[in-house]
Amino acid sequence: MKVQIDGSVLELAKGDITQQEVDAIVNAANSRLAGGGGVDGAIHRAGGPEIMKELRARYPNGCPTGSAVVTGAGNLKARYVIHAVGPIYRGGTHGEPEKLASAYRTSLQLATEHGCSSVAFPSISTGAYGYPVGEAARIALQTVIEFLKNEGKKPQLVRFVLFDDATYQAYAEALKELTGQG
Ligand code: AR6
Repeated sequence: MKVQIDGSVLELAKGDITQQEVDAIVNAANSRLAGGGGVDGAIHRAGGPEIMKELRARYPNGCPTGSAVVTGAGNLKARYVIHAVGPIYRGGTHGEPEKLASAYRTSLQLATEHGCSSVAFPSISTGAYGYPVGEAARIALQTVIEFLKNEGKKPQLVRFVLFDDATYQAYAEALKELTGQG
């Protein structure tokens, strides 16, 4: 599924983010930037040890929830990995929506600053961090749409790479709701 937002393409795809041929892929990291399971584990496995080495050297204090940092991408096809830290879901009344939106916004800003014309995101916070996928999908897509509408310098392609059918369906429904397209 694909829509045009103010000259850029916003696309939903099913698959494995480590295989994407884009300028930057986004990781769903933790605030210690310590690696882990899920998409984080997959990125470090496929990208090799260089990524963790760079994280330790450049960001020894980790990264706050709602923010993101950049490294090279080791053996991956992408040029950069943007390590974004989404919130752990605790009922939705602890600032989770704002922190999730901020993780996406910061990632898009960093991608733009690094001259990336294509970026791939996973569904941040909806795995181990327990964010209900319907709500997270709306926030993720709304944040990307606002960025693409409001920023002059921006990526030409933003692709969500969703790992399973249920997640893909949730994003497809949210995108339809938000844009009236699809
Ligand atoms: N490509 C795309 N999506 C994937 C992949 C992949 N290769 N593998 C899993 N997903 P999660 P979180 C999906 O748990 O909720 C880690 O331990 C997965 O199905 O990776 O933000 C970190 O170190 C789900 O839809 O991230 C943190 O401690 C989505 O990616 C913590 O988990 C996000 O699930 C972060 O939790």
